[in-house]
Amino acid sequence: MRDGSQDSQTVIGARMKPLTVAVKALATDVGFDLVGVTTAEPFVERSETAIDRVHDGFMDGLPWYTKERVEHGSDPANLLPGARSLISLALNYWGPDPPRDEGPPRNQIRGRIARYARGEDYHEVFARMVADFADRLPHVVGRPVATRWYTDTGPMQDRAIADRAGVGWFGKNSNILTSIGSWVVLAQVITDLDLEPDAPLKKTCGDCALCMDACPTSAIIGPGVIDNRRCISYLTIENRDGIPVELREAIGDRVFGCDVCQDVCPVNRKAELGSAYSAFSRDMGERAGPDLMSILEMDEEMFRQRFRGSPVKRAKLWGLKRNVCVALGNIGDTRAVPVLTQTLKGHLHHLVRGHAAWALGRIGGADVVSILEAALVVEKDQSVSSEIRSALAIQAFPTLEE
Ligand code: B12
Ligand code: SF4
Ligand code: SF4
Repeated sequence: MRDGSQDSQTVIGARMKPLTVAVKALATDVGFDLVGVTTAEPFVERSETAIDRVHDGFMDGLPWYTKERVEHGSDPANLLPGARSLISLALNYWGPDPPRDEGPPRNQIRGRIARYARGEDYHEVFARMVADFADRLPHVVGRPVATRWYTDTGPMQDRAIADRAGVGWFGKNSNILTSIGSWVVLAQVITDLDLEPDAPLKKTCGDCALCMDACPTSAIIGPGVIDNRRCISYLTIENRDGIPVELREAIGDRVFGCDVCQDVCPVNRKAELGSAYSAFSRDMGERAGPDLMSILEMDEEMFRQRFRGSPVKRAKLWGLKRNVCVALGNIGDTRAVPVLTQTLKGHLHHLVRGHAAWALGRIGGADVVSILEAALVVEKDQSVSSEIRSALAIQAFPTLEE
């Protein structure tokens, strides 16, 4: 574990107040990879920027992400009266991709799940660790300590805190880049302790723009600015609607989340196995590259069992099936035609039927034309009929797709 201010860790460690040293040592002991401290002053500028993003529509599709929420979360005193310091904590979740060159078993077609979501839900892993940290603080400090903590789910901007606490710096992909890469999840503990703040790191991306060029859907519309509506992470996890037709091809085989802007980042070249790797790596093959056809055949009970304790549950079964249809359409393997046909004929959710029609249209072939025509006769939902007609049009005029 490294201090967030690792640039001059030894010197700062030597000069740091004993209380701050003890609190950071506790974070090490609990198992966090990085720790930094900042004051409890409000995050005025970050809050204004986030509100601008809401106004500009870049946070559309996340109805809970409101101006009021940002304002409330930007002042730690609103969340913990008497707040004095924020302790920013980072946990490395990097693990290698499972080998793909061996190829999946002959009866499987695999998709791809983002790294953070391949094992136990980090909210759970982190929550256990942060709760342990907060419980032990009074023993280290020698007095009762008021604390309130968040990991992802609260109204605070976790990345803005990590940035000010010197845990890392904002990359152009808007992630926090650290000395151990950007494959870290973040949490913070608000406390009434007077701790010595770390200085923010003086690092930037410089001239690099690899992530902006590599983003499959051009969602990084400016340095540090993500258009949520184009981000594959949003489209496959939070989105409760259809996936816009013009973005489907770019999603490729990703069925939950996206790592492209981190995979290409030079700061991640030396990524090492995370300290919590075992928690994040459970059932590596299947969780990282799930068998797509079997997902289309799942009922709610099978879904609950297969993704118990996993962040993937967030997409809900119908949302995951929608994503799987898109991935199968992009992979284009004709072995998926029977299961996609069953989905088009029988799935209760109109969006899943519509995306199955799109996938069949992408796979194409004479069989597909008769399957789509038969479905069009019985389909009652207009949005699905429209997807079927578009899929049929592509069969007649393949260039329409471009
Ligand atoms: C909403 C949300 C999303 C949304 C929106 C993403 C977004 N850009 O905000 C969606 C669903 C798309 C998403 C995706 C992902 N997320 Co998310 N998400 C959040 C959440 C809940 C809120 C983020 C937020 O407040 N956004 C508002 C915008 C305005 O903030 P921002 O993009 O950070 O903008 C700042 C910068 O632009 C900076 N800035 C201003 N000017 C400039 C200028 C320059 C040059 C630069 C570089 C920066 C900069 O200031 C802005 C304001 O602070 C946080 C948890 C939390 N409570 O904080 C997790 C969080 C940000 N997500 C996280 C993760 C891991 C992801 C994914 C990697 C998951 C995945 N693999 O699919 C992707 C990454 C996508 C990406 N490139 O950002 C982690 C990030 C960890 C890290 N190392 O940074 C967080 C912190 C969760 C956690 N606690 O660990 N996420
Ligand atoms: S997560 Fe994927 S889609 Fe979103 S900004 Fe990064 S590369 Fe683009
Ligand atoms: S790829 Fe380059 S520009 Fe993007 S976050 Fe990493 S260093 Fe910054």
